[in-house]
Amino acid sequence: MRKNIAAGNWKMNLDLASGKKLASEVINMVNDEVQNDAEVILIPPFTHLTVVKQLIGSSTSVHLGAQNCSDQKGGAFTGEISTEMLQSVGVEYVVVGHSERREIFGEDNALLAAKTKAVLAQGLKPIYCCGEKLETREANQHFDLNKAQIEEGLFDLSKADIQKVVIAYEPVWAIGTGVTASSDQAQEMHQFIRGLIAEKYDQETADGISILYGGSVKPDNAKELFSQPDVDGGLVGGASLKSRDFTDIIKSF
Ligand code: G2H
Repeated sequence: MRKNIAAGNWKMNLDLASGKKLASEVINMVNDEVQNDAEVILIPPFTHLTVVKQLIGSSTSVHLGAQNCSDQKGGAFTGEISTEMLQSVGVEYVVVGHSERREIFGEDNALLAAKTKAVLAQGLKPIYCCGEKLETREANQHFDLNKAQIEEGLFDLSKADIQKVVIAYEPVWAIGTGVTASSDQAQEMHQFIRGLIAEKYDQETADGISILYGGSVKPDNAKELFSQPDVDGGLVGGASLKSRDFTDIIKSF
């Protein structure tokens, strides 16, 4: 069956010393306190990946992720980071198409499809993000929008490849705002997304894919969200910067 996942997206926060402290605290708390089989993914800025990997060591429950990658293999692309580089420092997961990348950096579904393929070609696992803005939901077009993001970003993949993808539904109106989607709203969209995958591939493939919710996940709402049948965990931003809060979220499965 599919995995439960708690992924901590640190975004562009914390210097190296603070990142080391946070990662050590989370790893220790996970070892000491977490009884469930959730997969924990730490997603620090690029500059901290090597050090966080060293701290993770041979832990089987804590994994390393990157926040972005290039769609290109290598060469004259100043400022970019390739999937090969990420793999060489122990990264297993790469976030693709976070709403901040889509909005602030203008990344579109075609580019994100190319990034997803680059991640998979390197033997890594994409965490592919989708989600609508408030005005889209208010115009009742949120299902169409998420459908387009999923279809255009992922549906060129083979069945073997889509099985390696983790999807994160992050309604933009809930990101960093303190407003969380209700567990019903999350469940409704997750079920819809799983249905799209079942239609395109098959039910078994759809049932095997972890779909995470993101957007103001906190210790006091995680249990309710994660108890929904199609919510398989969270992509956590703000609350992942506090070891106590993030660990409590991990314990909510
Ligand atoms: C959504 C989420 C993490 P936050 O961006 O990806 O951030 O939990 O701060 O809303």
